[in-house]
Formats: sequence, structure tokens, C-alpha cells
Amino acid sequence: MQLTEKIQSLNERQLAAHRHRFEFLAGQLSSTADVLAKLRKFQVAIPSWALGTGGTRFGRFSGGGEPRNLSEKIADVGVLHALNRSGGSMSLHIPWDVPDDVEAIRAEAGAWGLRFDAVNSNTFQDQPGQPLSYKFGSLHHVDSAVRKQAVRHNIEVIRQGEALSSKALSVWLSDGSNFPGQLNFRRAFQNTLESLQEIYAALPADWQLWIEYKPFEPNFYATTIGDWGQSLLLANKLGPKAATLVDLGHHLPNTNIEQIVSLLLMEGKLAGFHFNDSKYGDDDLTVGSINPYQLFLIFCELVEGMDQRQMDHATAIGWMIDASHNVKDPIEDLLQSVEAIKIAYAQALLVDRPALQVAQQENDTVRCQEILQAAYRTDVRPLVAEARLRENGALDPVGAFRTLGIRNELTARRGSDAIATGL
Ligand code: LRH
Ligand code: MN
Ligand code: MN
Repeated sequence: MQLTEKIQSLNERQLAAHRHRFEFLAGQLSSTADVLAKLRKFQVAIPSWALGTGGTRFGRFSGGGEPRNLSEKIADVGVLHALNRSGGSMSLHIPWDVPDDVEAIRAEAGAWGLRFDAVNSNTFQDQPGQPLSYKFGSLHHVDSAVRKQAVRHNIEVIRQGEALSSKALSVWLSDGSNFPGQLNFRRAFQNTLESLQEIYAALPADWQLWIEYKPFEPNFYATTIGDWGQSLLLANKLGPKAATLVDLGHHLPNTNIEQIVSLLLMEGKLAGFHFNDSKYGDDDLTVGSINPYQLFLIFCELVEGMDQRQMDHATAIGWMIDASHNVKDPIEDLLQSVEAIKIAYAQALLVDRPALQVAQQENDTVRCQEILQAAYRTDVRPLVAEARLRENGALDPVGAFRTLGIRNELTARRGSDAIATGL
């Protein structure tokens, strides 16, 4: 039996209970059809580097059956997408995941109904045989020869992405300094800008350059693109094809990310997201596992801001996961992350916007909170499940993954000591 047939037969067993929950919820809402249509369209890109068990610098405990190459990573995302129908694309990190045979890779992805989202460059690690080191940075480096090497790599990644029909290059730099005095901030920024200008000039007409920021790690004194202000400054100087990418883990604790998102949207400079969750720093934990309310508030700003600018929720910006997992099955973890994103999105769609606007205008703070929390405290899981069901996905993706013994099958095929390539 094919995977989709197995999923359908599992669904049949759960259908009556699901119908009961869904109809009870739909009876309380006025916008069920609209929310369902939006949920069915919404897709989140899966990072090629999240399909193996992550580790820390102190160790790594592999789970078995991990994908050993890009083809097997595509198969894992294919399984995920068959289960939840919301992971229809993949984001590749290069050189961790370089297609040997682009046509074959495109065909494999196509067979699973997948496409390729943004490609990510890597100038934060030295690769074997690389002539110059990135020990002291890449695009910001004091030596123009190192900068040129890093620019060349980014242009090469664009070329690889073109062959896969990607439409964006995502750049994250670890460039920074560990000690005061180590670096001239302005010169580092200027060098970064000039390097990015060269990369920008190599972008195809319909491509975008997404600039990620992060306050610390691996540098612990200063990072050259350390916050959204620095990223936005660069994006504005570069031009209309450049925008700021928000990775949720790349903020100091308690930063008001939803406010950043709202202003970037207003400026037309929000490239998209790397979703994850964190308690301390760039923890890369499962989306929604620590602070689901923050995720909901971010989606409130997204829905409001995108509607205001008449942007298509599903396609106007990049939706991606960037998480890793020390102790979970990576596919289960990704299923949980996508689910958390869709729950937050559905809740944000339920906010009574006209009523909120009136309450804001009247400075009725209590009412504002009541309106937001009425949406947040709605259990929208039957709605998200119904959207999935209508797309032929599983009513309960994690449950189906387990009941169908998918990890055991993968382990039998790939071996219990198979370790994912890349990060
Ligand atoms: C940096 C980062 C960035 C990288 C990825 C592997 O912390 O978030 O997006 O490309 O991790
Ligand atoms: Mn990231
Ligand atoms: Mn990160």
C-alpha cells in the first residue's frame, strides 16, 4: 500500500471523532471557510540541515535511519509533506547539500510534490581545500582576497539555486569580533556592504537577497550584522531585491519580535522567517515549544500587516523552519513545528480585527487584551486538522508517523548508524 493510502485508512478510523470536534468548533466561528482556504494554501519550507539529529558542541546522539545524502533528505521531506501537506518545499544549505545531478534531484523532489525554496550560503566554516580562511570573517574581512572568495561562493550558490528554480539567496554571516578593539565597526560594515553589492549585482532579475541577523555566536563581542537595524540598513542601501530575514532565535531575551516584524512589513522589507523557539539564545528548539503566545502575536502582526498591504499570505514572504533537535526524531520534531506555525496562523486569522481597531481607538486596553486572547485561547486544532484532511494529509501526522512505523522502515533501509550529512 502506498503511503497516501495508508494515511487515508488511518484517517477513516479517526474521522467520526474528528467530525464531532470540527463541527463543534465551526459552529462557533463565522470565518471557517476563509480560514480553511488559507490554511490549505499555507506551506512552510523544511531546511535540509534539520533532518538529522542535531547535537551540541559536547556531543551528538544519533537516532538511526538518518538521511545519508540529499536524495534521502528529499525522501524525508516527502514523507513529512505527505503526512501534513504543508511542507511542500525545501531550503538547501550549500555546500552541506549540493546536488550532484541537478536533473535527478529535481525529478526526485517533483515526485514528492516538492520544490526548492531559498538557498543558503555558508561562509562561516572553512571547507576542505579552501585557499583562504574565514577565521576572522568573510564578507567583512580586512583582506579583500578573503572577501572576494566569499563573494564568489555566494554567486556560485545563486547559480546552484537557479538550476533548482529557487528564487532567493539567504545570507547569514558569522562575521564579527570576540574582543573590543579587534575590529573597526564602520570599516567592517562598509566591507560587508560592498561585498553584498557584488552579490546583489549577480542576482537574476526575479531573485531576492535575504539578509539574516544575529546578535552573538560564534562571536561574543560584536556581530557585523547583529540586529534588524543593521540588516535593514544594508537592505535599504542594496535596493528593492534585498530584505531582512527574521530568525526567531536571533534576538536577545525578551526582544519584542512582533514589533520588529510589524515595522519591517510596513517598510516592505520583511523577507521572511526562520522559525524556531528559544528560552535563552539561538536554542533552535521546536517552534511553539517555549513561547507559543509570542508566535501568535507575531502572526497577528503578519496577518494585519499583510492584509493592509494586500499581500498573499502564502507566497509574499519566505516561511521556513530553522531548528535542530538533540533528543527528538527529526521528522516528528518538524511535524510539531509546522503544526505550531499553522495553529498560530489560524488563531491570528480569528482575531476580530474591526473590534480590535475600535478598542484601540477608544484606548480600551482591557477589551484589546480580551479580543486577542479570545482568539489565542480558541482550540483551533480541529480546524488545522480539517484543512489537512481536505488536502489528503493525516488527521494526526505524528500519530500516523508512529503507527505506520516510518522510522523503523527508514532505519531498516538506511541502518541504525546512518548519520545525516551537513550540520
Ligand atoms: C545561524 C543560522 C543561519 C544558518 C543556520 C544553519 O545561527 O540560523 O540561518 O544558516 O543557522
Ligand atoms: Mn537561521
Ligand atoms: Mn540560528
